[in-house]
Amino acid sequence: MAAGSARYVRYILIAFFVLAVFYFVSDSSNPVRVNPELLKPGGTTAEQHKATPGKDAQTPVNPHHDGADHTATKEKPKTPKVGANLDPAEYPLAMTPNDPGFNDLNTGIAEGPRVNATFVTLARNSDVWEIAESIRQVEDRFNRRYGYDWVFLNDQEFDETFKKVTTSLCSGKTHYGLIAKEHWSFPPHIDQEKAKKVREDMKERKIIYGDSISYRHMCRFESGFFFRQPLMMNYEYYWRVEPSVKLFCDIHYDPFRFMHENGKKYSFVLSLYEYIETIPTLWDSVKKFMKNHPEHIAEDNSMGFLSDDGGETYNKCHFWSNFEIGSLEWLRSKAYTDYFESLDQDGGFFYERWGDAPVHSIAAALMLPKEQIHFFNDIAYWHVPFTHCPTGEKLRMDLKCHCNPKDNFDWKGYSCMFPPILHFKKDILLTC
Ligand SMILES: Nc1nc2c(ncn2[C@@H]2O[C@H](COP(=O)(O)OP(=O)(O)OP(=O)(O)O)[C@@H](O)[C@H]2O)c(=O)[nH]1
Ligand SMILES: *[C@@H]1O[C@H](CO)[C@@H](O)[C@H](O)[C@H]1NC(C)=O
Ligand SMILES: [Mg+2]
Repeated sequence: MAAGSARYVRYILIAFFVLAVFYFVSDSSNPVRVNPELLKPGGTTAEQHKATPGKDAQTPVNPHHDGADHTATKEKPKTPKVGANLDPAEYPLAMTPNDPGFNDLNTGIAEGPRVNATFVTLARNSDVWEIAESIRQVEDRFNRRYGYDWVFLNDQEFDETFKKVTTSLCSGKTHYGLIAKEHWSFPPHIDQEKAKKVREDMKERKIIYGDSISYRHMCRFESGFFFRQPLMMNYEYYWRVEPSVKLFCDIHYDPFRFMHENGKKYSFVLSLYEYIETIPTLWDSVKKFMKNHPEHIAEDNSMGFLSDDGGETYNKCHFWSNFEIGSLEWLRSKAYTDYFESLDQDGGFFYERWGDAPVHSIAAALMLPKEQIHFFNDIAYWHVPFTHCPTGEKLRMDLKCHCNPKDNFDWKGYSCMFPPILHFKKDILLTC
């Protein structure tokens, strides 16, 4: 009896020992801890994460282990450096199937120069799985061959899960920025009581996001501040990506290079009418700005896209800004910042619910010559609830698109490309 129970004790001790060894091995091969570098405010990068192994207090037992979490800091493939002395003429963009390089989608990293550009996403920690979906699409259809950086911005600190998941999906470097309070709050000239009454009234009238404060901060931030965040100051071009968007076709050339080499400053894939309830006095503000700053209005502008009566009234047409590839230098110009400042003073981000889409679009249409605005017909895109699916069956086949052309929104009544309206044809299509 005594011998029997000693045997049980031995079994239990052995089992305990095996479990302890197992726990130790699995823990040291996959340490889960927070790198203090990532907790510093004001923006951190995955590069910093990688650059500070060993400073970590919990140095693992395995001497070959650098202490970094490799799901978040895997070696990125080598891409040509921005500013490397590569002649664009030697690496022509593959715009059509007959161009050299068009079929090189599976030959690894694309050759040729890189533009000083980044993807940019504003998101909450809770958006992590929705942005993961978007990143995967952008990487699969384009960026895996180019390795452009990705900047993530948030009004609160990004958490470890968000950083780990997004860094593991991005082929380029990832950077995480915390938005300063002044860029995400009520400016002092806003009358809080008046703003509150507006929200209550809009709630009663069931205007979408009409009672939301955070949505208003978001729209004001995207209108006036994203392009001057410290992390964004490192770039000249941006491509905005929102959570839960889709890309339906392969992208065979670098749209950043297309923008840069053709002098484009703003681009879009979808255009539609804004809900007038959210912007009743926006056009009055714009007219005031035009009167005060005639020097900022481009001679060869696209007023015809915005107005059917030569500028007297706004026809509500705008480019859908959840997709944008554009010039940060333009947004940081005196013209654009004067424009934003003037609109912001008028208070419509809070006394109404001005969206960044009409704000950006009106700026582009009035202050850029029309040949600097580009419609990317070949970038197929979805953000709930609208689709841009390229016209032309051959193009869709060549680009291996998986969108249903019947879903294409361009020629539906609510689109600003709708033929009877002809804004698009008059002012934009001719310049593509
Ligand atoms: N950090 C942060 N990001 C936000 C907040 N609200 C919205 N965003 C982001 O701002 C962008 C636009 O917000 P959305 O909620 O997508 O607004 P929308 O596209 O007009 O409406 P949806 O149809 O809901 O997509 C997205 O990238 C969001 O992740 C917020 O309060 N904080
Ligand atoms: C990229 O652009 C930014 C902003 O203009 C500039 O400060 C930076 O030096 C540029 N980087 C390169 C490599 O040219
Ligand atoms: Mg959205």
